[in-house]
Amino acid sequence: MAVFAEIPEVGYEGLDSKNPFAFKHYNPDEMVGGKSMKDHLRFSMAFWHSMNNVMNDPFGVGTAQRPWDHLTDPMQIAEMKMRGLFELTTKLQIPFFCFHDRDIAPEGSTLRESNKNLDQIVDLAASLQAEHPTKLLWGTANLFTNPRFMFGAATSPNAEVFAYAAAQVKKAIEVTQKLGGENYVFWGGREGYETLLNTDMKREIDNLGRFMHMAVDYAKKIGFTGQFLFEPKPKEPTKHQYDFDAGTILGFLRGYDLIDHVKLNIETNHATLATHTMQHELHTARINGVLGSVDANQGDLLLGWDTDQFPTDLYETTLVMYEVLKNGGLHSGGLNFDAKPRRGSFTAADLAETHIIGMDAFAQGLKAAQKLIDDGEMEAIVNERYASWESGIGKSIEDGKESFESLEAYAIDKPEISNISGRQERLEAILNRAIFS
Ligand code: XLS
Ligand code: NI
Ligand code: NI
Repeated sequence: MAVFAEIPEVGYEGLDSKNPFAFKHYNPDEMVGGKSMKDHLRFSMAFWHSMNNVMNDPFGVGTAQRPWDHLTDPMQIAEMKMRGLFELTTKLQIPFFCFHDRDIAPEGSTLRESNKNLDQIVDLAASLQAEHPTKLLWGTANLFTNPRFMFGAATSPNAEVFAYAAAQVKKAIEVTQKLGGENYVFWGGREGYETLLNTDMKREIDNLGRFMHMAVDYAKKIGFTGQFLFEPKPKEPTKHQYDFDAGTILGFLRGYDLIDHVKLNIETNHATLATHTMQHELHTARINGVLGSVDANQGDLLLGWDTDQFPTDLYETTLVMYEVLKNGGLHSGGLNFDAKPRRGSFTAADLAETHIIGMDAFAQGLKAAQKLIDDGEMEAIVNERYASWESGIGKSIEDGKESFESLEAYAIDKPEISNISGRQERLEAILNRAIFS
């Protein structure tokens, strides 16, 4: 029996279609730059938002109307949600999903009990995988909801909490492996502090390094070959989080000898909270060889929290895809809709439609980004801007042939230096043209 009976199968109908349950831009098999859209975009549904989010806010209860609202037994609800996820991803042609351990099965009174519930739902997911095309992009552990994690997990001041978190992550990696997960994510939701007055920061970050080495060792031991990913976020729920942004994580990974084992999962709204553009975060990850995956959403520049909106901003989706294309694709990563409909968009139909809209926005972004690359004008302007490094003194500096003394001799009698224009507005117009032509 269908869980989302009123949601039809969604296909590509093209620009002229007014059917809300059709793609206007996302045409899975259409080739863009020698690769199909579906292989470029690797969309994923986030279990925690799409199945679990009741769409409450600090001032109001949940508004979401979902097919399991009439049920009360937690395991029965968990089963119906898992069936619902496979049905909806299949109907929407979303090839992947992501989950936290506690999203998919209720927590018991001991870890043993929680693991038992988890195993039961993971078995169901495995059998649903056999009947559906939906694959697992990544799994992760929820180390932030339960009160035991109030001061963090791997960075808790309490060693008992560290031990519990390690045991929980061990199991989460195992179930991710069982479901064929291509990655495993660490989002340090409460790995950080509220006040340095009560915090031994060095010890906490050292312990995070220890925790990650245990994870790397265990993955190796059980033969889990999925990519480990850190997801930066500067704050919320904790005031200051250790995984602040891509640059901060790079410092941590290098300092603790983890750089060969961990890449990054970059989320648009987290970039906003860190007062970076999404392009900055993706670019930082890419040029350092650690761009792994994307949590595709968008924030609100007027609000200081993680609103997790579905992506509709074409400038953002274009620049995300520009970085992804320059990265040679996302490899084992994907575009995970870590996004929820607005509280006022409460129906199951809204839930389906918001995914369709996000997919179309990324298909448009992909096409525009490919145009930017094919057209080459943007890159030509950048190359021209750095042309002085290609020959003469620039080349000699980059070849390591110069010193302060030799450069003094070079510069000392030079007349005024001339620069070439940065042409920012022309570049912005080129971007406009790629999106709107
Ligand atoms: C929260 C994070 C979270 C991670 C997974 O802000 O985005 O949902 O993606 O733990
Ligand atoms: Ni996220
Ligand atoms: Ni987030």
